[in-house]
Amino acid sequence: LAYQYEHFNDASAPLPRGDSDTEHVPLIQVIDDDLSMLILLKDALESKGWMVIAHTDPDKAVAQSYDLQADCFIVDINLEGRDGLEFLERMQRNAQYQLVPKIMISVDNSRETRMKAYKLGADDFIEKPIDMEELIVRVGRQLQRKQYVDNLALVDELTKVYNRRFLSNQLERSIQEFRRTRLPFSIAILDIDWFKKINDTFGHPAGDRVLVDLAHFLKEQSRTSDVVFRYGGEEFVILFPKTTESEAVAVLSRLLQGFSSLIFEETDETFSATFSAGVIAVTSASQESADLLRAADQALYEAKESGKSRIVS
Ligand code: GH3
Ligand code: MG
Ligand code: MG
Ligand code: MG
Repeated sequence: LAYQYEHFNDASAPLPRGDSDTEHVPLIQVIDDDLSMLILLKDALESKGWMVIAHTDPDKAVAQSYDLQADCFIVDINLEGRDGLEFLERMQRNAQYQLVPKIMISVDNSRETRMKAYKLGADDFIEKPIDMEELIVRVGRQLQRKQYVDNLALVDELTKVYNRRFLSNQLERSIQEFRRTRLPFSIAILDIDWFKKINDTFGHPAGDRVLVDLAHFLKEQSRTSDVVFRYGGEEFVILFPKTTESEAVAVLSRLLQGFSSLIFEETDETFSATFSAGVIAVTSASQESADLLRAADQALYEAKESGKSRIVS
């Protein structure tokens, strides 16, 4: 039965995780040698809408952890013939897992055991028999913390849109998805026109406000499925899932029109700003993310060369 249970949780099976990262479904790996406890925990956690992968074997849990990228571990300390603390120690040594919450559960609630667990990197310790309601609340708090930390690493501090690091991530995913489904997607690079002049005339803080306003404008006015990233100083990227090049051009033309009609006020002067953009749709499965970015950048260059404030595809 234990064997089947591990198998039922086969990590190679596709995971129904949220396909847009804005609605990421938390994933929890639970390790306990007691199968009935494992089932109890799985049911309770899944009832909260979280995904659970249950393991009786800590070695398998470690092996699968690289693919799963769980948001939380719940680990029994008293594993049959093994020590859950040893698992904890192993995970904690790996930098990749240091910010992933680890909750230890144990029948042995002695001070010594708790101290050992915390010193080895446990984030919480819950005594068996488990009060499921309390466990759910404590797990929920850990997941919130994890999501907050994850967001910090993916979001641009000034404009609050996604950063370049997350772009590489998402672009890679979009390419993989294209290779699987052949559904087209498009990518645009936007660059504010005469931005240096805005800084020089109205000051750096005014330039910052233009960046923040453009980022908000793009997020508000694009479709919810479109994802906005800050690519560099005054450059943004928009990823348009399931969108052809001409559809993306139409969206961008509307965005350019809207943005250029915004009026910025600095002390007693007003000004407006425009951007130029290059757009490219994925056309072949052999294209890599660097190819796509290069092509979009080339189109952007043409937009600048031919007079700015326009979209080139
Ligand atoms: P073009 O129309 O050809 O795009 O010219 P440009 O002046 O917009 O572009 P250029 O690349 O010459 O200058 C970009 C400027 O953006 C230079 C840099 O100081 C400024 N910049 C980069 N990051 C920031 C930022 O975070 N805040 C502000 N205020 N300015 C920034
Ligand atoms: Mg046990
Ligand atoms: Mg630039
Ligand atoms: Mg510029």
